[in-house]
Amino acid sequence: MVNLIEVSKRRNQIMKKLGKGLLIVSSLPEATYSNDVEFKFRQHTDVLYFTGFPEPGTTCILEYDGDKVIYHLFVRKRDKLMETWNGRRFGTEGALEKFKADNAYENGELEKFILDLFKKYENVFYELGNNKSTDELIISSIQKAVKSQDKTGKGSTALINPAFEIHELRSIKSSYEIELLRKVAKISAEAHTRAMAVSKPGMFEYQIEALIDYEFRKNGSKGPAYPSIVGGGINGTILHYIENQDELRDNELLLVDAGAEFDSYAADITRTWPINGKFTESQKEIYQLVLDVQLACIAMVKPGVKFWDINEKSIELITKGLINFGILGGDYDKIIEDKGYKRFYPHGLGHWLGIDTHDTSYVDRKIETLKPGHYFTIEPGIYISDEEDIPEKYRGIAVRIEDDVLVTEEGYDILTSDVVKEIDEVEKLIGSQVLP
Ligand SMILES: [Mn+2]
Repeated sequence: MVNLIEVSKRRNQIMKKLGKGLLIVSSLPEATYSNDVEFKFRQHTDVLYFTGFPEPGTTCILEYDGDKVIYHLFVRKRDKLMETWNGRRFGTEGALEKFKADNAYENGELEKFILDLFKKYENVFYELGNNKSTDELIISSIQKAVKSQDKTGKGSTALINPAFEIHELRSIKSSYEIELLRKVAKISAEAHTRAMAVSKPGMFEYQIEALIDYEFRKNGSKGPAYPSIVGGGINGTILHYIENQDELRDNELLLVDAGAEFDSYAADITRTWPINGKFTESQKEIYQLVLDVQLACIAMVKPGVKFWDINEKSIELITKGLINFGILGGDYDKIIEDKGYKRFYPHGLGHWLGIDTHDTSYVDRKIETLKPGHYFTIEPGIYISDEEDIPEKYRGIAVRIEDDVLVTEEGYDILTSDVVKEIDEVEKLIGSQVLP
């Protein structure tokens, strides 16, 4: 259930940042899975963040006159027939009572109210591109407000994208959020531990995926925060491999990237392990390199450091390691300049994490300096294709190790540290349990 104090605090914080005007956030449209069946609905992150209201067809308008924030919520109409088929609706009554909106309306009334509100404020803060019908309504309402300005002398004249300010606010996690993030990190770590423990050659990728789903949901999670990546052998080199159909073969590595969603918050963990419980020598070399890079990068995390400097460090260490193994040839400076490492390390070191798995993307990782409450993944990886010019013993090896790291006043806290990653611990765990 929604934390009313928390969401109310956020509404005040965002309007203080944006200044006088109207902030509008809307649900995304529902999406069809097949014929008349829809995907499970998931509320737009900004609507969740400011209201906690879970239903489709929702628009939240925050009105701020420089003094007080008024919270208007537009929701679906109650409908006995629709509710019998598709589930309960809170309606305007629930929006007022359970979500403590100052004013609640049926969403069919949005057009009329928007025009009235637009006559009162110069600035409308709204991010275009999420919901086409809301986009059209807002643009046409601003046009109307601009035209009526001759007569009234006031009204909305500016449409301003609030995404940066919203993301900046969302990027610093409150103590309430940190507790939820700890919980979802723990659930996710347990699922990885369980998957590692039952692994053996001859299983299929989808069986590991199913076990992880079960472990997530067993502990109260809604399920995965994103489609789980379960890639054996060369499948691990495909960054977003989600087919998860192949058999797990002896002497191959298994790369699992999976995180649960709990109370709207996500975790994002990757572990890579030998399916038979024993790394080969060349697998061990690559794995230890990735692990050393990850540990070195995590150790750099503290307030005042630039995320991108840590990213640069990961590039430096991976490039040196790959030259050392004879996988990358030539001059170090030249490889850095030409980004030759990208063939084996094509992605960045990590991303912000929160309600979205790839959270707050307006906060630029290249320039942002870390502050307490920032939360992100650290996930170096090396992906080696099976092409001719690669030393044979390294072909087809893919390793990524990913943890979720919180910036604290003193340094950092790894919220996903319950799942092992040192070579001896990993080898010991694999095969130590059997599936019932
Ligand atoms: Mn990730």
